[in-house]
Amino acid sequence: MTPSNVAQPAADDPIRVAAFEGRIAAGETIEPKDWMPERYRKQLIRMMSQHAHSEVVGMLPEGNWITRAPSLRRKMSLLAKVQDEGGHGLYIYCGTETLGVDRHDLIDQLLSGTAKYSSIFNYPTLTWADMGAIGWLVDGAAIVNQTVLAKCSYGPYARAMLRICKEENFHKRQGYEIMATLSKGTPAQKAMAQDALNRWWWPSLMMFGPSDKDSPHSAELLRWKVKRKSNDELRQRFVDLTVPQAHAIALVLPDPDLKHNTDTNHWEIGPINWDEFFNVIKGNGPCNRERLEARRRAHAEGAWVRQAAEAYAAKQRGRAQSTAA
Ligand code: FAQ
Repeated sequence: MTPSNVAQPAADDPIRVAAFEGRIAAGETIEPKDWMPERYRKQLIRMMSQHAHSEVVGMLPEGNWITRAPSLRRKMSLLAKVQDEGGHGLYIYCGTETLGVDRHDLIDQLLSGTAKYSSIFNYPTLTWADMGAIGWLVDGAAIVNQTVLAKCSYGPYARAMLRICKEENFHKRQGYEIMATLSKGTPAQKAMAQDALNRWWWPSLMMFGPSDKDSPHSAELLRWKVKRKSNDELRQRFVDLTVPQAHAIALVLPDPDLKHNTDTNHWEIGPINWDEFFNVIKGNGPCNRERLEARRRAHAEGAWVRQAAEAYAAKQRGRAQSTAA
């Protein structure tokens, strides 16, 4: 069902497109009822729905460890974090619906395997230290990306990012604290933290997407100020922020080529294995099949909840109508 308040796509005549681009250039925010080129709308639906799917699938790797958290305090934090990620997904699905799509269709695309979600969630969580690495690195990368998206040209997405980033900051801190604690612990605990960093570092760098020269959507999205920084710029910012954090907790980044360039004041990384990245986003990562199966199972098992919610909403509507009559 298409929400009735949404501006319906109109033919993209050049005068309207020029006026729209003038608004973007002037730094104005585009709202759901504003006219927008069909291509802008489609790009936002693509990007926002992939983002929403990522949040929801992103619950799985950590959800796997809730029952095995080493203390009540850790269990409560992890439980809250995983629940937050689900909330972020619902929040972004709502934002996507302002563009005239129905979330059920988007979820069908995810479950049928035709929609993408972030590559990072196709890696396994093998030890408790992976909870630390995900919070620190994956949420850390998400914050770098989303802080900039909070200034994007589409109002509902930008506002969603503001709220979500506040929670992601808490997630990152709890992850870094786990890593710092393990790093100061027994040799076995420190080795576990180092092993988690070794496995999550490169996939975290891949979260920012292909390098700028191989990113088909970037030029258009940058022009429309949906993206405010390129994939490589954001990846570099993440590296510059994260390397000193690793040093502070005495962990070693798994990159023999990593070096600080004193002229540019940037940390330079070695080559990223892009074959691995493209293989994962094509569906052939270590856990792609497992993740989709888990989502499909959860969706099927949740059918009774959706039916109950719909029945309740219908009853409430009926009550409201009879009161109004
Ligand atoms: N994984 O031309 P570009 C989180 C695809 S949320 C999979 O560069 P674009 C919170 C891309 O879709 C993490 N696919 O594309 C959390 C496109 O494919 P298409 C999610 C990827 O859109 C933490 C193709 O490659 N965040 O972590 C990836 O300009 C902990 C060409 O790429 C967002 O979604 C990838 N990593 O830039 C939750 C943020 N990268 O559609 C739980 C919003 C690229 O043509 C636990 N999204 N692709 O078939 C974005 O910022 C952008 O969409 C990018 C990609 C940067 C991801």
